[in-house]
Amino acid sequence: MKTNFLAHFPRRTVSILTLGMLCVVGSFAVGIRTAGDVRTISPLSAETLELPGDIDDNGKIDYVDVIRILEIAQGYREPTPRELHADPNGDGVLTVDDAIALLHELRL
Ligand SMILES: [Ca+2]
Ligand SMILES: [Ca+2]
Repeated sequence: MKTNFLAHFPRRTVSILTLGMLCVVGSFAVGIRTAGDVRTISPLSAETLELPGDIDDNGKIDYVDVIRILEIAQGYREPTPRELHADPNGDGVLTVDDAIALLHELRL
């Protein structure tokens, strides 16, 4: 015995459900086509996930960060706002103490 499942629902309800399904399928089709245009925020670009002491913003603390802190501490150049934001001890100034703290962290 063959029964028509949609015959149990009012015609208006079937029309609304069909339209809803078409909208969902259309949204996925458009979404898939434009997915390459969406740019996500990497954890390193988010200010709150910044690694303290990562002066050169490469995602890790290494000797390059120590050298850059020492260059700034000795007055060879001015720190950028990004570098000040990565201050290891958070006092807002890059000094020799910050370089020593990074060296302790690197165990050098
Ligand atoms: Ca670094
Ligand atoms: Ca500091």
